[in-house]
Amino acid sequence: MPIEPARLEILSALARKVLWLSSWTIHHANHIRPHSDGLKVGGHQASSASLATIMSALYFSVLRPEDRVAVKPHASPVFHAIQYLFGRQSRDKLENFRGFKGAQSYPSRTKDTDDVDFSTGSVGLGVAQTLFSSLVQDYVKAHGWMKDRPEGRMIALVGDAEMDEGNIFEALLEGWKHGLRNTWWVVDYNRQSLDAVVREGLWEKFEAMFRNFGWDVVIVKYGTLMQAAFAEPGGEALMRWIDACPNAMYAALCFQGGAAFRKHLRDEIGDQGAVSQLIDKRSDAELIELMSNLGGHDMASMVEAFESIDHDRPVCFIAYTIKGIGLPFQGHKDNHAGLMTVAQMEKWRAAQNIRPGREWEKFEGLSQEPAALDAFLADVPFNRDSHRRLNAPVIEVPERLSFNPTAQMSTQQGFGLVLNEIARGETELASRIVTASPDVTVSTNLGAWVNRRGLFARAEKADLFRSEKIPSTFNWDFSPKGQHIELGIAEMNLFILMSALGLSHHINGERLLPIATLYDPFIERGLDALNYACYQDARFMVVATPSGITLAPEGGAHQSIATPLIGIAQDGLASFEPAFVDELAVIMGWAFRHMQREVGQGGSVYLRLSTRTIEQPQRMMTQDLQTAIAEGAYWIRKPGPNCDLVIAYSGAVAPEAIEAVGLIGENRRDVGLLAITSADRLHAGWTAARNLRRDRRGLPHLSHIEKVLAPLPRDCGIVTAIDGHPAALGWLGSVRGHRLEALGVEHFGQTGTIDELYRHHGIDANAIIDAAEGLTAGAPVRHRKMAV
Ligand SMILES: Cc1ncc(C[n+]2csc(CCOP(=O)(O)OP(=O)(O)O)c2C)c(N)n1
Ligand SMILES: [Mg+2]
Repeated sequence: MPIEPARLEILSALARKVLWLSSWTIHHANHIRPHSDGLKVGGHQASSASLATIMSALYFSVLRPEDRVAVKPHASPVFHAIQYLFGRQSRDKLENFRGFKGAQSYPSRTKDTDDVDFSTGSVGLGVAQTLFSSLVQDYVKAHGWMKDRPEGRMIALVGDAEMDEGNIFEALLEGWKHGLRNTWWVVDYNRQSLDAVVREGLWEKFEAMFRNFGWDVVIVKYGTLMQAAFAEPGGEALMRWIDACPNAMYAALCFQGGAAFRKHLRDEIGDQGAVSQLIDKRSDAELIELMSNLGGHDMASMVEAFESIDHDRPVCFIAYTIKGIGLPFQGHKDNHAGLMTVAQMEKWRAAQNIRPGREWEKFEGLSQEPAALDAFLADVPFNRDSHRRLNAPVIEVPERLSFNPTAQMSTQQGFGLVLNEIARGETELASRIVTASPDVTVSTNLGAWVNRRGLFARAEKADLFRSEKIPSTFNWDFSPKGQHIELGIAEMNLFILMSALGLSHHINGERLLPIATLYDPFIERGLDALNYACYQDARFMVVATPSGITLAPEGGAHQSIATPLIGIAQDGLASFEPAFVDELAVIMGWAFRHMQREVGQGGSVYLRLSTRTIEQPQRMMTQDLQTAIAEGAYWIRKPGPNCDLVIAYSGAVAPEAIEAVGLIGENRRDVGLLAITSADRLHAGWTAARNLRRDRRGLPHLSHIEKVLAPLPRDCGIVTAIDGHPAALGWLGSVRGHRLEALGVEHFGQTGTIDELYRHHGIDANAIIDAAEGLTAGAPVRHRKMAV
């Protein structure tokens, strides 16, 4: 339905205002704000302008409060300008765009205060997140939750060069498998990337690809001015010329202006007849207005395109735009970092009827009555609900998670057992857990959980092997009540799904407790997605097995070395590497609670587990021990007052550390054995305590590791061992100034048995003993572990 003229007029005026405010925000940051030197804002002005109309159409007309949007990173100023008009963004923050605590360069859920739905910045990730958020919404609805809220559409504003990111293609395939709905991607087809002009005919590839994955494709190429001109005599020739014009040429002419277009059009399609007349009856200004009236800059075309969608199938809109539209560098291939000069801005300001000193006034320069604009904005559907950031109650987690112990187990096995126990109960915790794995469900030990809880799909699908009565260990039934989401191998998808599931309490008002399982080395494959999931404060648990060289027979290529360091360094992710299953059960309980803590206190959790079967300790799990395990370390063998050696280990090398302490203990009595369950938590606690002490706020505070190491004499040596990079534990020596030798793995790729590899990399009992002897002056150790 054509849009009402009065509404169109107001929407177009608001779009002009958004372009102005976003450009002024950037200009202010570069030229006006004191000390703005060094903060030169590239990449925003041209890139933002591209989307001013499309985003205005969405936010001021099309969106409903339940819709969620991932905004192209460089359109952040447009987003902030729109929120400013809604009264949800302060002038102060806009004036401080890209400054400390100001509006963020790229829309940020956690750092911005104007209701960003998805953090973007690393191109491609936000796009895919809308797809997974839609699947999560389906999941939540299918489980009978979110009853009082309508389904939202998940919308991404996508740069055309952003489409190069492989994770988008990976997500498309996954969306197709899961019957994706309610997802719109709007490609800002300005045919420019950061460096250059994109390839000719890219849209055809997009169109074919999206259709191939079951999406509808809507191409919005010509604005209403163009369409009217095409209907004039000679109009068809003009349309053919536009269609045939190479991207770079079109961009160059947009930069050069009306006169340049006229020359080209005359030379190429001038006919001394209807076509020439069509061109000549327009002034240069009118001609450039016509030629830059591509669909993406035409409010009527965009609103109509969006409003014409009356189904829930996914839709890709390809909206033709000009990068930098309306600004002096529109279309120029170098415009990504382009900034208006002060003189250019002055000229543009005058053209916009904006008086000096009134640049931030909401309706300055618009011909409509401010009261009418205010009333319009107050009535915008999207603006009717200002409580879009939802929350959900905390799910109770039992004091202690139980499992069926056996004498010899691996932590991976233990993980399966703990989940299996949860799965058996009819608890709220059990119902809110949702698992996902990139084609390694069975090999990461989720099988028992899936057998009990089933796979998720909107439509029932029985396991054919079961219905055919073919014996199988696994029950692969799909149903809307299933709690495991089967994913293809792509790890990026896994982490983006975690990001979507882990924000469900904020987005759908329904809390989920997501668990991802994968092989430890492949965390690196999805690392940026994991990073962004943490950045937007999504809450989930990553359980990674097998890990390190301990996966020995699995093959050298799958050995992970760097992941303990990732666990330490990744913001928003608490990482653990337990050795024993009773520790793991404590950590999982802690994790479910940590995943539900308030913003700023909780976070996600990463468990680096192992497939190595080791002997389990028979012990009472006391409250003190539980606390110490969650804080990151406890003494297995407490050092005495004359201790001159401590062996500290993490994870699967526990038997080697224990054996070394036993052998050393034959000659020396006072040797300590320290179990480190979380180098990350220890390090974070240590840093936090130092910061507190430096600020001199409150009482002197000692961190857990400082307290643990406090009784050690100054000349005590520490040997650390981990199946991972030695630096993960090497810092322990700095806590209280102890000499330390850090054993670990620095090279990967060699297969072998665990014994062979531990010896090869120097993390076996003998290597620990050698390191201890080199470090301390005590009696030589007579016994070594015998070669097997
Ligand atoms: C993963 C990633 N790689 C590189 C960049 C740097 N970068 C920012 S924008 C951009 C080009 C964007 O082009 P396009 O998506 O077409 O958006 P436009 O600027 O045309 O609006 C690049 C390479 C980034 N932000 N993220
Ligand atoms: Mg582009």
